[in-house]
Amino acid sequence: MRLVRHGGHETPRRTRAGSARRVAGAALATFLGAAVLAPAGPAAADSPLRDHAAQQGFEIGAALGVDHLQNDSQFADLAATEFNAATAENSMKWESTEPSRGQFDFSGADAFMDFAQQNNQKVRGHTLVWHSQLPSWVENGNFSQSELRSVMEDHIDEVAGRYAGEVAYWDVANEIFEGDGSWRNSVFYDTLGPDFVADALRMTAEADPNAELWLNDYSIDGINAKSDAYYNLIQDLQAQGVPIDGIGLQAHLINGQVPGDLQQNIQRFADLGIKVAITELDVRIDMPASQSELQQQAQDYRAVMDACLAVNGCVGVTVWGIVDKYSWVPDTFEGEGAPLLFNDDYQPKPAYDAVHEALGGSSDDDDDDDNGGGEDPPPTGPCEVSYSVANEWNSGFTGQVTVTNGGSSALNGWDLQFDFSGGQQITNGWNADWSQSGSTVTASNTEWNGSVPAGGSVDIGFNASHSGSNPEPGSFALNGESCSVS
Ligand code: 9MR
Repeated sequence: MRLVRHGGHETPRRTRAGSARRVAGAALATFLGAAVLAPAGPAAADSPLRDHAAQQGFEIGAALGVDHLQNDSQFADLAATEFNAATAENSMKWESTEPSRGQFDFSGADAFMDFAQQNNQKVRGHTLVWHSQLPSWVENGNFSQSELRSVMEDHIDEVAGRYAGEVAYWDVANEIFEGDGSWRNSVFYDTLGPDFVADALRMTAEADPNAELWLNDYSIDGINAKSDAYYNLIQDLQAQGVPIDGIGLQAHLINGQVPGDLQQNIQRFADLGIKVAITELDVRIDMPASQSELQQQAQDYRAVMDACLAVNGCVGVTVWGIVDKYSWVPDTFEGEGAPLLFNDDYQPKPAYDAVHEALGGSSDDDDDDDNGGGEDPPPTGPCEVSYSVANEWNSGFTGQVTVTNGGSSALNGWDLQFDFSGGQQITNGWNADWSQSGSTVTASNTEWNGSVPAGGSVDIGFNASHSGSNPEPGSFALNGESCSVS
């Protein structure tokens, strides 16, 4: 851990230029295995989200945990391949960057910045002034007004100054209002009053004149008392000549509950002349997630994408993580989870396809080029499944499943999902990687049977336990598309 001692205002600010060069070698080793992308060209078949987003000047981002970037190459690969924007999930927060007064630790933040830059990703700095993940020396420091002001200024100066010119947007102040639109009590509000926001914005403008200055909060996705408070505050700030460039709607959503007035809300902020983004999107589901809940989630993601894409000033959508298993949701909301675009096995979920389609990709990313520019053959069903019980005994059975690719192009990697409604539990399987979460079973291709030509089939099988009844699954989905059952 490298600590940078802050010497006070008389010391010239350290920018990253020098230190970035020093860490370059280490960073390359750290991220070994993660793709480093060339700038996006025209979107091709199977194009990742970022290629489609780039074509329309849109940002599709993800929150990136530095531990995962460093220790999980599949995570890092997805982060690099799919997203053209990035937010540090935790490593730029106050407790990470200035754990004790004047002792700055940029190890995590630098590693994040190096990854984003190597992969040509636009960076949202998150976050400078927030009541949470705030070290106790600030929260319980009993500072006078003027002391706290300089504590805040030193922090902003050092952190925003270090990355000056490298961060596109700073979430300058985060989560400053309560649900009813009143100011949230925090050491900043309680000591400095509401002006701490204007002060923080001005201080950030000074530390990094190129960064855009944003506010950010949850539960302000629709029009309500809390988003009204932001609407009024932004007008006040503008009237006072305080720099304010954007508002982030976090969008930590519950499945099936996208506010109906999301687009209208985005539009009213854009009409104030500022930018808007969806900054922390996730859609949580009561676990275990069924197929129909995953389809609902896909619709929700689509609705959020469409609302942002429909408004000129809405610059992008960032998802708060990449794979379900690392999401903050299960730790915070007991019994809820699966909120992101990729499942625990790094496979794209229906929600991924929905985002992909919203950005202009087709559902199977089939284009006209793969048949020589001629007309595509008439569409057939995306898949057909036949399911049978080959053998059954008191407490178990052997299941056989044949999956046929009924689409008009080859599959390159597949993922079959179905639900057991009778408490059956997979014990082992063959010809696929089998897993089960609650009642939902997922069979993913092995290394050798991921390619299935149009019209081709794969036979897979499993043993499972049951306790008396053994109802057959009613529906199957292949790569998120529902299959016909024969
Ligand atoms: O995802 C973050 C999680 O790892 C942290 O433990 C948590 C601490 O509060 O913060 C999470 O990110 C939050 C973000 O910084 C601000 N908006 C709400 C996010 C989810 O809690």
